[in-house]
Amino acid sequence: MAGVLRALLSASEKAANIARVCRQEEALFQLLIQEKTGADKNKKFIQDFKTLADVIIQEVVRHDVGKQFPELLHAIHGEESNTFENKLGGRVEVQVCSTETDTAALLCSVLDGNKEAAGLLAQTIHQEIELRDPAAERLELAIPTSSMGIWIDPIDSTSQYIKGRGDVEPEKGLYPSGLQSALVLIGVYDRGSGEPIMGVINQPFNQCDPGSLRWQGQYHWGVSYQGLSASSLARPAPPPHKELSVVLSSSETETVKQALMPLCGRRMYHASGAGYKFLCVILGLVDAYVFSENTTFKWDSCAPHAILCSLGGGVADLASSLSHPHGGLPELQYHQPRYGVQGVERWANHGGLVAFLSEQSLKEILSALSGNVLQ
Ligand code: 2IP
Ligand code: CA
Ligand code: CA
Repeated sequence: MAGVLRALLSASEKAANIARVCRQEEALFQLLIQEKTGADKNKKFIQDFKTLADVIIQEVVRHDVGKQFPELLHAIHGEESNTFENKLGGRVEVQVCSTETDTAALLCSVLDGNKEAAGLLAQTIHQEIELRDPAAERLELAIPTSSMGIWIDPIDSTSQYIKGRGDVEPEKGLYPSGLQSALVLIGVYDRGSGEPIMGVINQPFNQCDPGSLRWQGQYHWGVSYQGLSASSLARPAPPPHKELSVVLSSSETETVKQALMPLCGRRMYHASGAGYKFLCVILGLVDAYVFSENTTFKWDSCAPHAILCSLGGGVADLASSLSHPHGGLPELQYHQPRYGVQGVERWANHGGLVAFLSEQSLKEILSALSGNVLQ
C-alpha cells in the first residue's frame, strides 16, 4: 500500500515537470489553450479553459499508476477528458505511447509541427522518476487496492497557470494569485465508505530562482486510514492570536463575508485556486477555508481532504453542517455522483465546504454562519 503512495508521489513529480516544460516557451504555450464548453464547463466562469498540460498530466498519472497497479486503472478518474484541440484546430487524443518517439509524433500534431517541443515533452512523459522520500518509504499500511478510487485534478487554478505571473507578492505568507496557486492534486478515497484516505499535493511553481529564473516545486502528502495517520507535514502549531483567520474565494458572497467579520476581522484573506486555499489551511497559514457555493468538485477536495484528516482536521459539507447542527460532523465524501444532473455537476461539492484543522475553529465558523441564508 505504501507502494501506491510512492507511485502517486512519482507521478505528481512527473506532472510538475510537465507543467513546467509546457510553460517554458510563452508563444508556444499560448497555442496550447482550449476553451471548455457544454457539460465540461465550470459554470462559475464565463469562460473556462484547459491546456495541453492538463490533458497530458491526467493521462500520464493514469498511465503510470495503472502500469504499476493494473487493478486500479478502472478506478482512476479526473477532471479532464483525453482530447485536446489547439487554437489552430489541431486535435489529439492524448495517450502515452509505447515509445518516446511515438508519443513525440502524436503530440507534434498539436504543437504546430514543433519537433523540438514535442521531443522535450515526450522525454518528460517517458522519464523514470526516482523519488526518494524516506518517510513515505518507511510507511507500512494494509489498505487493499481493490477498495481504492482515485481523483486527479491535473492542474488546479488553470486560469492562474495560464496567466503565468511569477511576481505576485505574498501577504502573510499567502499568495492571492499567481503561479504559486497552480497545483497538481491526486487524492485516493475508499470506494466503500467514500472517505478520503490518501492525498498528494504537488506545487510545481513554489520558488523561482532569481538567477536562472527556473522554478522549483514542492510536494506534500498525507494518509489517514482506520485510525492510522501519517504525513510529510507536522500539524501546524495553533496561532497565538484569538481571532480566527479564513481564506475565501474572491467570488464569495457578501452574506458570508459579513457573517464572518465579527469572528475574523482583518484576518480574512482571498486567494485563487480551490486547492491552494486548502493548502493554506494545511500549512497553518489560516485556520479555515470557507466556500458557500457549489463550484468545487471531488477532484479539488479529495487530496487536500486526506491530508487535512492526516493532521487531525477535515472538510465539512457546509450546507449539511448548518442544517443538522446537532448531528455528527458531515464530511465530504467521494464515491457517489449526484443524481439527476449531467457533466461535471455530477461531482460538485454541492453544499459548499469548510476546511479546518481544529474542530473548535469549525464550530466557531458554523455558529457565525448559522442563521444566514446559504445557497
Ligand atoms: C477551479 C479553480 C478555481 C476555483 C474553482 C475550481 O478549478 O480552483 O480557482 O475558484 O472553484 O473549480 P476560486 O479560485 O474562486 O476558488 P480548475 O482551475 O481546476 O478549473
Ligand atoms: Ca480544480
Ligand atoms: Ca483542473
